[in-house]
Amino acid sequence: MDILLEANQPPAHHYSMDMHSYSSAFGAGFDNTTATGLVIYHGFKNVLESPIGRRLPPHNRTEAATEFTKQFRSLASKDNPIKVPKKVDTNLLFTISVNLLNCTSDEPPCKGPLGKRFAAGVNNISLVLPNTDFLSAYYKKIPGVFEMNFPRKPERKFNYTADKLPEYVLGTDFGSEVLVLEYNASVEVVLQGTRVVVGDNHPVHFHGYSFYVVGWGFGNFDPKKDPDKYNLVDPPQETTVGVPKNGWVAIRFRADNPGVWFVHCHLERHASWRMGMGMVLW
Ligand SMILES: [Cu+2]
Repeated sequence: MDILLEANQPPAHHYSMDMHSYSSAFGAGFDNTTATGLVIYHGFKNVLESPIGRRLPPHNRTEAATEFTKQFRSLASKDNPIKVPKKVDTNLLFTISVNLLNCTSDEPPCKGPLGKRFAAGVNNISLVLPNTDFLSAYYKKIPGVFEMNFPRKPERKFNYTADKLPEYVLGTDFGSEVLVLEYNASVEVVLQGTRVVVGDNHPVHFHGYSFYVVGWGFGNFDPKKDPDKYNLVDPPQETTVGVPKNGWVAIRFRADNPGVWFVHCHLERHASWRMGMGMVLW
């Protein structure tokens, strides 16, 4: 992400910028390093105003991470309007879930919750990478490598962010499915987090497209009410967006970059449960 900083503070000080990870998963390890950068005004013999590593919120404080990221805006003006699609041709809703699978007796005992093993999926499909890559299979017309029926909305509907979820939603299907977009269509994708197994903030990364983050919220996305609150004036343009824990985020882009593009959670372990929490845009 590129950001602009206005250098308009009293110059006789140093200013420190501190950052550390936000991790909303319970019991999962992460890098808890604090990183610090200094902003120093040229030509001043400075003193450090605030100590380096000034108090940062706890690593798991979702409210603090949310308050921070919701301030992001694009630099939009009359001379520099941004190209966020105002009208949508293709509406997509993707649920993202961590799942649990039963273990068979010929496997070593599984150490996951409930004696099961982890999986992950998008719209209840855990992506399986075929042995032949998608593009080669397409150009060489090799049948049976992939399907083109990735669901445009979840086929299994439930109260995604409810406290208690029925056990039948724990599992996931597997598939090598792609979703085919019309060239130059304006696309909206709502990424809906779920509490299947456990809710988490999933940083979803798109290859091939930069997108505008036009809306987000906690709970389930409401297609009747939530679009009224979208920011179509100066939404930030990103390639990775954190889907709020037990919430949703809406993004828009124009499908003007033909190719086979991997969309996936950037928590690598989620993207590696088979290929897990990912899908393919065509
Ligand atoms: Cu994830």
